[in-house]
Amino acid sequence: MRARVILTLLVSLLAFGLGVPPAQAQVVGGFDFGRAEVSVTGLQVPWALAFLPDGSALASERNTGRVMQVRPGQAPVQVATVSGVSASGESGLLGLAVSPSYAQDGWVYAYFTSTSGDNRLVRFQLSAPQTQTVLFSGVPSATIHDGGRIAFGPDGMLYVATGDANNSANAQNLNSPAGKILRMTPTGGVPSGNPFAGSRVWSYGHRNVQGLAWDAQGRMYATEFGQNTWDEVNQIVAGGNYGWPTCEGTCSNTSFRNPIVTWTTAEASPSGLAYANGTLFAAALRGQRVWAVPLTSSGGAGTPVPELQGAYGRLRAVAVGPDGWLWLGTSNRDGRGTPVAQDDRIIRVPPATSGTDTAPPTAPGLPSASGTTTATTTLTWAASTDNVGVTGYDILRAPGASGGSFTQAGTSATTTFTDSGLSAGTTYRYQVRARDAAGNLSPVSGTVTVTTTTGGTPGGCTATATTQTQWSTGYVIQPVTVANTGTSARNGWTVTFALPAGHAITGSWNVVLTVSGGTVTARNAAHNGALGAGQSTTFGFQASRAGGNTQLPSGYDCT
Ligand SMILES: [Ca+2]
Ligand SMILES: [Ca+2]
Repeated sequence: MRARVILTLLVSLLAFGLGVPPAQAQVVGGFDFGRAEVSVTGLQVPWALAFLPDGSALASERNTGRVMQVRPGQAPVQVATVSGVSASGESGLLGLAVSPSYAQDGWVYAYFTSTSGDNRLVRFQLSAPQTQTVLFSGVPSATIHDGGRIAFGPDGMLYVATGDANNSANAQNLNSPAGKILRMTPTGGVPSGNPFAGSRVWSYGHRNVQGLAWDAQGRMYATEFGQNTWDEVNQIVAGGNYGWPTCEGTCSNTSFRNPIVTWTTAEASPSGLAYANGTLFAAALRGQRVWAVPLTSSGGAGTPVPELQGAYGRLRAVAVGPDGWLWLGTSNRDGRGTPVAQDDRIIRVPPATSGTDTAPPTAPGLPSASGTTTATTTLTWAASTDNVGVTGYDILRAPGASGGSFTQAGTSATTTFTDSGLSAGTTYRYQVRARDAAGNLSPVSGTVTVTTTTGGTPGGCTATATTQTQWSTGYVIQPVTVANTGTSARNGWTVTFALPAGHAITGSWNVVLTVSGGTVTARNAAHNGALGAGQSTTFGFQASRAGGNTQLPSGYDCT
């Protein structure tokens, strides 16, 4: 009996992974955390990772000021020492970025706490690292809250995350570069398009930002350390005030933008941030894990998932490599960790492969618009197909008949969507794409152009169809209500709609129908063409279809 108890206990301990890191061993955000590898060892507090065109990475070492070139499976190679670095507490050599046009210009960008007492941004070339060009200086520094992440945005501008330098009043002071996210040109100048004239400030009210990332749609996100209570992930918008020091975490003050995620400082203390596969990855120092944060189509956050919890200690840097792997840097030698002999390490997590659905749905059919009024239109499209299953559609809208970019107008779980809040007498373009459960996106559909009716013009009319009854081989559409939404009488109307393939009209009343291909043109009968302003009339029809076919006509449009 006792032997059985001991055996059971032993099996339980083995099942809980006694003595091995409690990796969650699962695929999250397109990466297989169960197959994480230690790729580089022997670094000292690597703060940032930036990739060169040859696939290697540069790692900044906070306390030594060294720039190390790292490759998986190889010893780090020192390629530069940034001169003038003063490291104490959280300060030192921090952010690192490689020029987007590195192959042509060779620029490496670094952000560090200097022996002059400020935080500053410089650039240099690895062929002559001692020759620094100072691009921006005078950012207040302290032994804590130095921010330090730098990154090129999708707009080619250089973004710099700063901390409040242990003076919380800096965060709300638009004349101080501390407690901000700054946006500048690659030479440190003030670019056009910044929210405050003549200023590099892009957003403010920050306590200590050490992570920057952009999603596939170009939306910007940042991690931020809370004081005692709430760490944050914020979606960053130009001119946004993120609340510090009045507000930490989520507040009801409408002057401040709330985070999309909050964590306790114990479970996070998030530094680096990366994006891939619809997911943000935040490297947590005190939390000793990487948080995977799925993004919703509107740029909000789903439920964060912790990975590698406790497996490698404190995590600082995170980046998606050109090899498609997720790279992470430990920070166990920063004075707050418990280093092992190999520390600090670069961990790499491979992209998920087998068993993961990577096949996107097919493109939806060309949408058709119906029931367009001064403010709304209803889109209907043919369904996408997918190897696993379509979970929904994104409706994308662009202003005007041409030009302008598509942004998401909404989502739909079905093959129809009504867009409202439109402007009268205005042209819009729409496209639709499908999603599956793995987050794969289909190609977009063709573009349909819709012009809303002008309030007060004579011509508007709408057609609204009701299915009276249907059975496996046919249906009755009754009534189709034709309404004169204009301001003057009309003497006739024409309704067009799409008849699914294989369907045949078998009867109609109060209307004259002609069928051409898949398009039915319904014109008023002799007795119901005249409609005064605001009046309506009805017609109906019956059709057959193949047994088991559940489709119905769609896209009713009245002219
Ligand atoms: Ca905040
Ligand atoms: Ca799929």
